[in-house]
Amino acid sequence: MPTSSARYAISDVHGHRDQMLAALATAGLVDGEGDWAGGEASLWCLGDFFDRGPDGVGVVEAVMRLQTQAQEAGGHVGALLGNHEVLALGMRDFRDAPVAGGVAERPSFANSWLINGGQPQDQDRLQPAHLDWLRALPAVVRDDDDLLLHSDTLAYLEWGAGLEEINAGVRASLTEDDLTARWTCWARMTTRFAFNGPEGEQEADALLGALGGTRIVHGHSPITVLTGVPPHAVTEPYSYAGGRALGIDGGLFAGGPCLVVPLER
Ligand SMILES: [Mn+2]
Repeated sequence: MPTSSARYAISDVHGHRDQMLAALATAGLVDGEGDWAGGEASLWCLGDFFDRGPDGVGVVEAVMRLQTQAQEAGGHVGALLGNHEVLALGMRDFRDAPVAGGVAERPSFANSWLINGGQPQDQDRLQPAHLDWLRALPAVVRDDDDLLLHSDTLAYLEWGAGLEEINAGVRASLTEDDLTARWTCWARMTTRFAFNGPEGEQEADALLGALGGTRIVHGHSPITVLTGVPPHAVTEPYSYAGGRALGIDGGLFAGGPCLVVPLER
């Protein structure tokens, strides 16, 4: 069993429930039945539970169950919103309603859902308890000196200059019947690569300066894309931007590993 203060993160499971549970079992955080075995440890799930893989709802249900079990054991499982959760909710709520001013041809959630690996069986299986849970997910969280979020972008700051404003703005866009606000949420959270390249360190400093913490832990942009290493050769998270950013998306949907990343430094 991990030590009581141990903290871990996973991201971008994309419908691969069994691989997620196998990786968590290897790390000692769940047992062979998929039940919480991490005691008082902490696990953060950085979003993109849905799409590309077969069982997005199964991933959501597994994380919900682990949250309850971890809490009973004195541990903690936290979940963050990914852009594919926004997409799943947008498909559910707005279908093919046309979006004004979108950049794609005939922009709509249905169109984006289809080209981004949307799974009809997930839409069919979404229940009110799943929807309530998804709409309440925070987008950005601070834990110790880590700033945890799904997407490697500064677009979160367009909702406001603090964690509470951002999470409240995102939550409003997921609960209100406003296609433009929902689409804006999807568009902002789909941007990426802010901390890569020559301005990466300054961009990371700008986000950390606004929201606190000394390191950004994110998913969304697979390590294979950030580094050029092929998916099957990815074995560890990617620390970059002078140590200010840690990419943890192992590229599970493309044949990479489900990384269970210790956050201790
Ligand atoms: Mn993503």
